[in-house]
Amino acid sequence: MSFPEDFVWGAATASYQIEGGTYEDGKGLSVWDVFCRQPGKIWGGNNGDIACDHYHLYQEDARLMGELGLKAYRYSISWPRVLPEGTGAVNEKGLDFYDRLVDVLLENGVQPWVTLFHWDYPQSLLQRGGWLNRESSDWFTEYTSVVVDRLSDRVSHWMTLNEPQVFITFGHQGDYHAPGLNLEFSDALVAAHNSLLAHGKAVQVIRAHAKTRPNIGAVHAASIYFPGTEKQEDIEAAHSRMFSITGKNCWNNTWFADPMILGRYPEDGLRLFESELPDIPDGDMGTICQPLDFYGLNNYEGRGVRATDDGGSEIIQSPDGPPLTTMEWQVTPAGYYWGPRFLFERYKLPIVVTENGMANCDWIHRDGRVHDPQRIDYMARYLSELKRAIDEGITVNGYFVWSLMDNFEWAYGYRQRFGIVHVDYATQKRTPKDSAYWYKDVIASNGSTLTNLPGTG
Ligand code: GCO
Repeated sequence: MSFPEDFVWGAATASYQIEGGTYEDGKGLSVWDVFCRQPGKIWGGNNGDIACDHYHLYQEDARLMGELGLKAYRYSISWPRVLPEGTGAVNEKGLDFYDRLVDVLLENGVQPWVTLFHWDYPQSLLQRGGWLNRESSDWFTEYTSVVVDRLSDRVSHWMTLNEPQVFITFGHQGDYHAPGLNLEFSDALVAAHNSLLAHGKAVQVIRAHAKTRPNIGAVHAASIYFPGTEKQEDIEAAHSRMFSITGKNCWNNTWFADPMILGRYPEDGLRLFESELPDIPDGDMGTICQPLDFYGLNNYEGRGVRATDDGGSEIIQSPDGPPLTTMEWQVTPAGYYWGPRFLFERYKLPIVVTENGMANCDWIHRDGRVHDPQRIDYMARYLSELKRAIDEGITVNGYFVWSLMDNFEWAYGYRQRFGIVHVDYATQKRTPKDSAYWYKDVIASNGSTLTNLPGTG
């Protein structure tokens, strides 16, 4: 089972989750630096102050990526490391770090894929209203232009926002993630709209400033529903679940992607949110909807759906004791055929899987290695379904495993291990897990070793 010739095999991380170096070289505070100080918010009272110390170990990490044969590395830039106050003065040392990182990635044969915003919002800008302030889209544009001016001679792959569904719902409407504002839904919708504007303006800035032809996407936390059988009514039931809005929150597939890609908010959302909607000035939708090169799909699990006799649909209850990761997320490979297919049919953009993988119960075994057959099996199953979608004509350009290495898993702190590389946080020693060596072979064979069972080479 070979993948398309130029298929991009990668791994992903995010700045706050791996960098550390929080108080070094002039970095400003991010909302996550502050949020982690609130008692009870993060498992074990953990924080990202040191994390994987990637700020200092980036050369070793890039070498490791090269050794694993990764074609690309998706990572994010810490906005307050580059602009400590969010706007205004540039922190040259911060920008230099990302400049050196690009060079060392390229030296190791790894293509940099840069996410501009993966949640570590500048604390100074939060004090000016954050995403609730309409000016926030211009702040983001200013930051984007600083980064693009410096890196775009070597970087051509850009992602604007990572998972607006998550940072708006968990961090703005709720208080599970930073900044933890617990806003009224009407205010969460304002923040969501301003983040959409930021996306649109950033795409314009990337295209205007880029020194090499840019390839641009936004990354979505996709909720995947797949049909329980291949009967037409089940397929329609799953499709309709994928693209409908049923709750007063932004956790769905259309509230962000439709404006970005189709130029309008989805009708069902507009109806359901009618009494909470902000006024939307003329012209905003045109700004938000900019030509994009790919749809960034982050997904770990899906839900099976079937049609009901009354013309509706229901989620298929899983049997007792389903296969679960340590996040207690279900292992549902079928979603990796249906999700990309439904999303490609609706948005007509090439799909890039920007995150997929699993948290596992990993430690260093007595032989000094980390044996993680569950992760190998999980990835093999998901990739096989993805291949089925590709074989049926769905354009999928790449797959990035989450994550390159174990890291700070937000509210879970260091309790969850998502890496294909194990990190011992006491020594910062990296140990590639079995899955890393397995993935190396998958990459080297462009997917043709996927049919081998774990442990059989
Ligand atoms: C997200 C983020 C990642 C997570 C990963 C595992 O989806 O929440 O993009 O930062 O670490 O998804 O939860």
